[in-house]
Amino acid sequence: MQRTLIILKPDCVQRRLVGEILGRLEAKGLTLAALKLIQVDRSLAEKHYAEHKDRPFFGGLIDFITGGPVLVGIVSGPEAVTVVRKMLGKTNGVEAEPGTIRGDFSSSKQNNLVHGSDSPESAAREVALWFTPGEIVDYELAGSQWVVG
Ligand code: IDP
Ligand code: MG
Repeated sequence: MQRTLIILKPDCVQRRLVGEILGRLEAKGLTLAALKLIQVDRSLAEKHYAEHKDRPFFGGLIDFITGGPVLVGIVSGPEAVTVVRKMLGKTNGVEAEPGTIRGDFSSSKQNNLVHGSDSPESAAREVALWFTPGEIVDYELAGSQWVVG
């Protein structure tokens, strides 16, 4: 089992798509290991997106991600990092394939609804940045052998 970090970004919360997105992740067979609704401060946002700090869109991205509450979580499952990234689709909603979350709900490069860690190393860094160990719940869903067996 692998863990990955998800962020349902402010556009997702404001557009009332939280239930839709969590529903897709659950239906796929991923398990929720942590979830919290928070207003992100600029310091945390800048740490999360540190790899983009020299990009021209960085300031706008920090404004966006701190512009309203986000639902941040951890999901686990087989190959969870790759599975979630495939479910998200390409970064730019205009280019993302129909059937993916961004392809179905986003028409924007920035406002693309959901973040997913891009590698196991990123997932480990991001999980530690957003959650304390005590906020992460380790459990097995009843009947999971029918889903991930
Ligand atoms: P990813 O979320 O698909 O991994 P990244 O390239 O890591 O995409 O970019 C992080 C986030 O920054 C994107 O999800 C999107 O919200 C935003 N972003 C990326 N490229 C642009 C851009 O060219 N203009 C505005 N925002 C961008
Ligand atoms: Mg990225």
